[in-house]
Amino acid sequence: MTHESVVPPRRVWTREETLALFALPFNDLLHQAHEVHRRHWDVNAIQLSTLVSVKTGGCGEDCKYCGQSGHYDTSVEATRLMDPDTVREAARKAKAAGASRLCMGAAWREMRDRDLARVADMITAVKAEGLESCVTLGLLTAAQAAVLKEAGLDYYNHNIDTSEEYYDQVISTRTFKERLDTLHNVREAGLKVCSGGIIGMGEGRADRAAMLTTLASLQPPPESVPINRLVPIPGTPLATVEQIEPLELVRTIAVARLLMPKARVRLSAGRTSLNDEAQALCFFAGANSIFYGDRLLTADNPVEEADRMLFAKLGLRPDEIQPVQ
Ligand code: SAM
Ligand code: DTB
Ligand code: SF4
Repeated sequence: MTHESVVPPRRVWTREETLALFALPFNDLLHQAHEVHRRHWDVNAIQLSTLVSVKTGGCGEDCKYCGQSGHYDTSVEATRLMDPDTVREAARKAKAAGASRLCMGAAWREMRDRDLARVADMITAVKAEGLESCVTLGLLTAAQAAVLKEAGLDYYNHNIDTSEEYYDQVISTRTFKERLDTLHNVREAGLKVCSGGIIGMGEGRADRAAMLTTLASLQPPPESVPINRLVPIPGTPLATVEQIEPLELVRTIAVARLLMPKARVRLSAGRTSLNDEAQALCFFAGANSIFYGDRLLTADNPVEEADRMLFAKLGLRPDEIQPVQ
């Protein structure tokens, strides 16, 4: 006798369907996205992650958007890997300011085994301060993912950045496939996946649709989806690309919400050039997480006080730390 699965089949989106969502009249798209958002989430709660750059600059990769790449002449100064005590202090401050997660980023192509113990100590320090932990360290092997999980890591961030087709226009030193392999290793280790991308790099709407379709087709989809609006960094090849319209960012967030109803959708880099109204539309469309604190990795982010004022105007409140499962 065969047993029928009790798990309902997951909705699979094609690129064409995703593109059709992008093309909806704005009000129809926002209505649908907000309705899905409201069904799955408390729409007045927002998750706050604070970034710390634990190793800045001098990176061997050639990501055309990034001020930390050693290939371009930018004002970013390279640093050595941070001390776990300094990370702990940053975690304490972030928590006191209201963040629930510390996200540690390193300007590496890939994690090297010789740095694993130090990164594990950083994760332990963040957890000891009562915050969720996230790291973004480049490509990761299955064995390294297991070590980070053992250290208490909650999330691993690794973005696919753009569509598979547009990818080669942006990065030549590692492949789209290698990124998917890292996401697989992260998932297999039992870590939560944070993966999204950047819009406004000169890609088309079809690329944005393809990127979101790829993310939604991961099994299971990421728990966290950062949507970054390109921060133009002087000296990088993408510094002079025309900025994407805020309304197209709102659409991208709405489509992400429709494709991945249970994911945190993070309105990520690029908020300093958005006014309150544009950010409010992003939250209405389904964004329910932001980077909080006046610095991203190297670029500026709104100061905490500005965000607190925005939350007060919109009746938003920082979300609680999720209980450990
Ligand atoms: N080096 C690691 C890596 O690339 O996987 C981790 C850090 S890297 C800075 C993390 C992500 O930040 C990138 O994948 C990209 O999506 C985003 N990012 C970097 N520079 C950006 C910029 N100028 N504007 C928007 N997003 C950016
Ligand atoms: C993500 O998607 N965005 C963050 C985080 N993950 C690591 C990084 C944004 C970086 C913006 C440019 C900078 O600060 O250098
Ligand atoms: Fe290096 Fe990451 Fe920047 Fe690419 S995005 S240059 S891998 S720090």
